[in-house]
Parts: sequence; structure tokens; C-alpha cells
Amino acid sequence: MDARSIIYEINSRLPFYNVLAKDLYEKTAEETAAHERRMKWWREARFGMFIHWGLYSVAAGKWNGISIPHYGEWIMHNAQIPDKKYSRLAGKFNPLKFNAGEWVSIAKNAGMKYIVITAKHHEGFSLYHTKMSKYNMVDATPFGHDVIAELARECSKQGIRFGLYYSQLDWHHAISPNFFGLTINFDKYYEFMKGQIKELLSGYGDICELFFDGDWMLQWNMKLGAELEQLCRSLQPDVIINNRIGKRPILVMIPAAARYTMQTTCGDYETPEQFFPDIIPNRDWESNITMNDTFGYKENDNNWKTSTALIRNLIEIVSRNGNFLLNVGPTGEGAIPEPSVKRLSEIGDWMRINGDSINGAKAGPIQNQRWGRSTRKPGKVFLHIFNWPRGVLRVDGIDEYVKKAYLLSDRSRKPLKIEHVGDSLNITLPEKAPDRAASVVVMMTG
Ligand code: FHN
Repeated sequence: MDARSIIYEINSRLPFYNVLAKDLYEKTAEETAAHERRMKWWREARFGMFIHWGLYSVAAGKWNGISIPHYGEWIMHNAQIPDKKYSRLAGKFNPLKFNAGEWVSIAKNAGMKYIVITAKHHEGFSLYHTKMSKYNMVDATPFGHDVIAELARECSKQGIRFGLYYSQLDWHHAISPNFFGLTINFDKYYEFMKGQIKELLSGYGDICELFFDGDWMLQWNMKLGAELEQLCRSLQPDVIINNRIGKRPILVMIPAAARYTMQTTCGDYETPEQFFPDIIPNRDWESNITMNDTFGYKENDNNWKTSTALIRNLIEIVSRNGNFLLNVGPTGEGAIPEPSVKRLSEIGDWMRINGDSINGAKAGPIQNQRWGRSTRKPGKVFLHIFNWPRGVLRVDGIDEYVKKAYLLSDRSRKPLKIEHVGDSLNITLPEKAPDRAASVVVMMTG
């Protein structure tokens, strides 16, 4: 092995993102073509449901009667609960209200095209009937159902794509619920992980997306990520894999800095979390965002975002070529919290009228305007107006001739009065905005 190979070998196994090793993820022309092929449906879908569900949902943000701060799914770490005690939650996990059909219908009615659920989060408990350990929904709980199988079947029945979240970080295998997931016998744990990935990609039908997480695990590195990606592709070549299969720059753990680290090369797409960038990134990306302040259920977290804010998040994200993975955290009883159901229903009402400007759309030609955002499809530019003007909307930066403009909410498509002034367009609007959250004007171009 020459000097460069030795340096490279050491470099790619370092416990942090390293530029040298990024070529582990550089794609050949054939791989790039395969990437473009598998991303097609994803770039059309634009909107999915994230589901965080596990033993932490039973804890519901409290331990020994004390409310534990921060994310509900981090309670084992934040309360430093030894695995021996924490795993007793399995005996209490009996979600009799769980109804796969209901969950999938709620997502579908909201205009969501795919679902991604936690097959195993950092706590190390598997929601599916794994043969790799008894610490799972079928063997360790009174409920005894393989909920991943039930949801996969229901998604197939309702025409919704099914994806999985999987955490490399695993406090059931670690020496303690420590942040870096340090484990004594990592090689043994890695074999366990690969066994579970094989189960999930072989036994649950087409998996549309694999959301890996916990890449900051100290013993995880770019080389392991590249190996794992090869394994996933050998089982399901078209599965879309996020950048957390590799090793993101540690800066991502600092929200203010995260937006500057959206240029890794790992996996198929970037994963901004709890924010969206104010520029158009040059890679595919998906923002995962909560409706309140936690991914996993917390009974005391009632800091819910309004449906207007969530609809505008969706528009902001699609207006920059992103996907929106909006999270729900079902309770330990298996119910999606009512405030989440209400917001998803309101989003669905908006999508039934305006979905054509979201599903299948991409970034519009006019970015970051005071009045709102734009998305586009061939022959159409959609103006999403947040701040309804009095009388005339002046739209600058038009890049194509506009033949006609109408309100997307107007089924008769009655033309609005338009006037071309240089590369601007004046559109005369009715006094009242059709929708409080965002009203959409369609400009027919070409
Ligand atoms: O630690 C996890 C967290 O619990 C949650 O699953 C989010 C979702 O993107 N990911 C990690 C934090 O970045």
C-alpha cells in the first residue's frame, strides 16, 4: 500500500467528516444516472410525513414524575436512564389505539405522498419483528404487532410510498445513553446493524427512503457509511438514502451553523433539520420539521405551529427545490395527537385547492419577494402570495412572456387583468385574498 493509500485509509475511518474521504461518495456517470432516475418520484412528491414512535412515546417526556427538557425521543439520554430501567417501558407499550389505516389516511388527506417512520431510534428498540434481538415490538410488548409491516401494507393499499428511519446511534448497545453512543464491541454491533438493514430491505416491500441518523456516533465514519450504502443498494437499488449514512460535518449539531454544512456528498440528499435554507442548494434536500418542539411525543409540549406557518414552510421549501418531511409524534397509546391531526386536515384543505402548485413543482423564477414565493411547472409559474396587496401586484423578474393569469382557487380560471411593463408584470387582484395562509396566482407562460 503506497503512502497516499495509507493516508486515505486512515482518513476515511476518522470519526469526523473528512474532505479526502468524500470521494467514497463521488458518483460515476452510471451512478449519477441511477440517482437521477430514483429521485424522479421524490422531486414530484415534495411532501411527506415523518413519524417518531417508540418507547419514548410511552414516557411522553416525563421520568419519575419530572418533565425532562428537549426532544421527547432523547429522554433516555437527557435523564441519563440506564438501559436496564429504560427497557422496562416495553412492558407498558400497548398502543391499542394504533390504526395503520387511520395514520396513512391522515397523511394522504394532507397531500403527503410518502411516510418515513422510525424503525429504530437511538433508544435501540425496534418497531418491527427483528430476528436480531428480542428488544422489539412483537417480542417485548403486550401489543405484539409488527407495526412496520402493518404500515407498509396500508401504504401500499392507499398508494403512499413507505420509508424508514434508522439510527446508527444505539443506546441499547452502548456503554450508557451517552451522546456519542460509545459501545464496547462496535464490530459486533455493526454486524447487528447490517443484519437489521437486510431484514428491513428484504421483508417490508419497496422502501422508498432510508433516513439514517446518529452519524455523529464516534465510532461511525465515512468508510462504514459507504459500505452500508453499497449493502442498501444491493438489496433495493432504488431506495433513496440521506446524507446521514455518511458523516456530516460536526457543525450540523449547531443549528446556526447547520445551514452552512448542506454540501456533503454522502447519500442522495441533504437533511436540514428544523429549518430550511434561504438559497437554492445544489443538491436534493429535504427539511424535517416538527409541528411543536419535539419529534417524539411529550404530553406537556403544546407549542404548536399554526397551519398557516406550516403551509408557508411547505411553500418556502418547494420554492427552493426542497421536500418537506413534516413530523408527527404519536402517543404511547397509538394516537396521533389531536393538534397534529387538526393541522394536517387544514393543510389538506389548502392542498386540495392549491396542490398543483406544490406536488410536481420546483423552484420558481422569482425568489424571496416581500409579497411571497414562486414555484413552477412547464408553462406555469405559481405566485404564492402571503401578503395580499391592495389592487395591483407588481411582479418583477419575469423570465417568460405571460399570456394569462388567474387565481388557482377560481375553478372558472377567469383571467385577471395583466399589464406587461418591461420585465415586470402588473396583475390586478380582487380586494379579498382567497386564502389567509397563501393565495396562489397562476401565470400561464410560453
Ligand atoms: O437525534 C435525532 C432526533 O431525535 C431526531 O430524530 C432528528 C430528526 O431529524 N434527528 C436527530 C437530531 O438531529
